[in-house]
Amino acid sequence: MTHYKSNLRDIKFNLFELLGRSEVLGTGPYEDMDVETAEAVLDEVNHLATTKLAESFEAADREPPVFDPQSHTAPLPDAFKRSYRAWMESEFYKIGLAAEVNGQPAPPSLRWAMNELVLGANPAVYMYASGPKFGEMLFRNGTERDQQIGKLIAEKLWGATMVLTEPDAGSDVGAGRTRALPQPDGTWHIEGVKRFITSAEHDLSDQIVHLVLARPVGVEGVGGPGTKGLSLFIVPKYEFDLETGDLGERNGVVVTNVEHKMGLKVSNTCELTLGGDKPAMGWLLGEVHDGIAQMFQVIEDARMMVGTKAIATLSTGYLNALEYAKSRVQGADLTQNRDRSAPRVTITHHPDVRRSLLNQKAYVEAMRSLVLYTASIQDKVAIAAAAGVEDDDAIKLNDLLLPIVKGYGSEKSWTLLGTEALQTFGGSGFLSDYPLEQYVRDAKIDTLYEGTTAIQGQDLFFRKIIRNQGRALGQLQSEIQQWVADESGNGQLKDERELLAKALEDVEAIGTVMATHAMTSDPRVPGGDPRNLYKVGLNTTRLLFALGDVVCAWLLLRGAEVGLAALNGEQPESEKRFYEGKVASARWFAHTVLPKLAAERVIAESTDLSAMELDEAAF
Ligand code: ST9
Repeated sequence: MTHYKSNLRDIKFNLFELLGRSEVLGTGPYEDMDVETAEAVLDEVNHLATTKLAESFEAADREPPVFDPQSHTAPLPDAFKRSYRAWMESEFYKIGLAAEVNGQPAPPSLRWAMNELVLGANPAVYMYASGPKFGEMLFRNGTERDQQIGKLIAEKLWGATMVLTEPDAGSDVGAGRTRALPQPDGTWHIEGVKRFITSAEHDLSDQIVHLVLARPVGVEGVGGPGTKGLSLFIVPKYEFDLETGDLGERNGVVVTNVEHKMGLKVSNTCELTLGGDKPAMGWLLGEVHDGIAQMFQVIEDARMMVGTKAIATLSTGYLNALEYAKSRVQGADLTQNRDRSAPRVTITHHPDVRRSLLNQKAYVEAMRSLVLYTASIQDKVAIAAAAGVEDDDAIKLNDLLLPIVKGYGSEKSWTLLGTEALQTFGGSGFLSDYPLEQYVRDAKIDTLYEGTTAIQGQDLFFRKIIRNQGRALGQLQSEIQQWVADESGNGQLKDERELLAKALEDVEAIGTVMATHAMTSDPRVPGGDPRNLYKVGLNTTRLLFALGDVVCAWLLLRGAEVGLAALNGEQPESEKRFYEGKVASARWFAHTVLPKLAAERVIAESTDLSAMELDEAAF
């Protein structure tokens, strides 16, 4: 038995009963991936995840890699290597990867469903295994040379990294100082120090290919300040033969430190020095200076990954807590607590434990639906792209949802893991005998990397709502409104529809007041005051969470509708309980989470500048 408790039934519920993925499987670009095959893939990956992948989860945390500054190496523990090899040898990582890089085309929804299982079992396995996906990115964006590198990465299972952050350029990527100097042979020499680089050193593959953002110098018209002046370079750890991939000399890029972290310890987080003792040779990706946009293709995928990792961890945290609660006997039933001889009961009898468990269950199911709903929008984008069309509505809706998946998903998961899942164990939750303390430590990073929660809130409001002139948001709002107005389900969810309608109104009001502040921050409009932008900034995280709550409630209630319909027919006992659980989660969320949005609205509407005007010394 490993730490990992998956919820394959709920994953399949989302894919096939809620989101109708049977419609896309076995058709169009996914002709070779029919429903039966997809289900078999999920079953197999579930088995692998709960056994071999999860097996090294604790061991790799207790004995993490150690950095050797002499050799610049940080070898991984053997137990972890076994998990990693089991994943690569299974070849399931190829599902959803482009055929050009040796992949098996599949809809993104299937890929993310599968990813949940890997990320829940052992997230670092997924991260070290993402080389082939980087290979696909090079293939899509590159010249013939870069495409060949992309193919080599996928074929030889080389590692790959995304290299943005620097000691003084974290959230503000545009402050990066790493330079790229053009060479007469068309290559570049990269010089600088990068920080917090995931997987930049390990011994799982003999080559690691770094995708490095750097600022070109000495070339007219490129390399200006900010993010737009950055270009993206392919910088290999070892030089190699472009035809065969045979490795040559060591390139001038070395890891000069591996961080000591609170959690996710087996995932090497490295300082990377480029051009120290020797030039770090790189190629300009696609021979175009479009670095930040290219890198955002990686970032978008990675943000989806982080949200999925977060909810996968909350899900296994909840299921571990549930198992513990079902067996832990403590205290008498509340109605008999004055009777000292009353029988002792399992803690699942206690109202506060039930509240906590239902809260965990509702959020887990809500956020799994959020991830897979977003992935189903990515299906639309991908199917259109395969037909040579751009589905702009789907692209923009996916853009709108991504900061919610990442920002809301990570914050709710990390908070609930600590305040509810671990808490269910009482003092035992604090012990390393149970996986909860590691989950809490490992999940904290999800609110931090790939753009902090603050960045996600700003991205949601300024880029995904204002810059998009509210179109994607409007599309989502109208879908939710249509569902609210729909009378199907024989009025069984009438109260919940009303709660959702009210919550939607509250979120709209929060968005409206923020948009008004944004518009009146322009000094050119009568009465405009730039400080009104502070009032927006004081509410971006609030809006992120409030919109997340509404989308989650909507998806849960749609799931409840499916559950109620299923309960109208004959069901085996276990299925009956499953559907009853779906209805209960949705009702719980609607009744206990949504009413809080009215208070959030009041807070947003009464935002003033007092927090900004307070003297720093008074903090
Ligand atoms: C990190 C690693 O944290 C963590 C773990 C990694 C594990 C890796 C393993 C898995 C990887 C997965 C592999 C996938 C492979 C590939 C798959 C391919 C399918 N959306 O607003 P502006 C762009 S790494 C899209 O002016 P500022 C856009 O081009 C560190 N694009 O920005 C835009 O131009 P335009 C993570 C966006 O004010 C341009 O940027 N670090 C988006 O200059 C400029 O935009 C971070 O995440 C977007 N949402 O800079 C940084 N936003 O406007 C966090 C911007 O013309 N900081 N662009 O369209 C930020 O995100 C900042 O907001 C900022 C601000 C840097 C963008």
